[in-house]
Amino acid sequence: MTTARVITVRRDVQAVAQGKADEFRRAMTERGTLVINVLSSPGSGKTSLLAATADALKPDFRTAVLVGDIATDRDAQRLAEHAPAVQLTTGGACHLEYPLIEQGWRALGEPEVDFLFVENIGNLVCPASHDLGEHLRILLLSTTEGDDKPAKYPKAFRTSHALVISKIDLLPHVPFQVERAVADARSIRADLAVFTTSAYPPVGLEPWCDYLQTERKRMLSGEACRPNR
Ligand SMILES: Nc1nc2c(ncn2[C@@H]2O[C@H](COP(=O)(O)OP(=O)(O)OP(=O)(O)O)[C@@H](O)[C@H]2O)c(=O)[nH]1
Ligand SMILES: [Mg+2]
Repeated sequence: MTTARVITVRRDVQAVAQGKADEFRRAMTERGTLVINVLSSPGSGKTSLLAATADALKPDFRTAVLVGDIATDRDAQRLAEHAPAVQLTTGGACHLEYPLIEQGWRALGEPEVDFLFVENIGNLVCPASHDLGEHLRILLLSTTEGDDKPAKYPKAFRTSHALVISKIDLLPHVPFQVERAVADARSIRADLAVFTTSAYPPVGLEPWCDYLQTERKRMLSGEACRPNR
């Protein structure tokens, strides 16, 4: 005969994790640091865009990067000449979770920076479900991935504030229609901000960096952060 046992869980584990991410966001707001979580498929150009962005912001702003990968510190090495960078390796997990952000922030030395970028693991599925304590969530979609992707990965698009269409230098060579991708993405999230960029050569960085500065000013003026879950 089987017997049933009732186990009472006294702490909601997810609520504790969410509370810590919220606390980090509040602490970073008080320091004047805008935290930006960057999502995309593998190889969409996250590291390339972050290197170019750090260079473009450098004259006026301080930046740092936490960069996630399953293995290797290659991206942190690439970024090191552009901004202080710490590699977060998950050892197999397909997304970053908040405790790694806390560790990485300590490893960076908790610097006084205006922008803290977090490059998530290349994956359009799992990272969409994890709040890292960011103020902004940015999604990269490169022109080599196809303009039909937004509706196929709706959560990533629904929970992001802005879409960066990357590698636009390749538009003459690929069957990617920017208008089609934007319409698809905005059918999921109507107020999605959209930017088109290339890292090689650098194109479209000014409107993108202006957007980051505007979002930081909103945060500094006390406007409530709008995480989308
Ligand atoms: N033509 C072109 N190639 C690019 C551009 N941006 C990145 N690449 C190339 O695309 C490849 C992937 O770029 P990464 O910046 O490593 O992409 P990532 O999203 O950081 O990749 P993971 O971290 O592995 O997910 C590299 O070979 C880059 O040189 C771009 O704007 N145009
Ligand atoms: Mg990368």
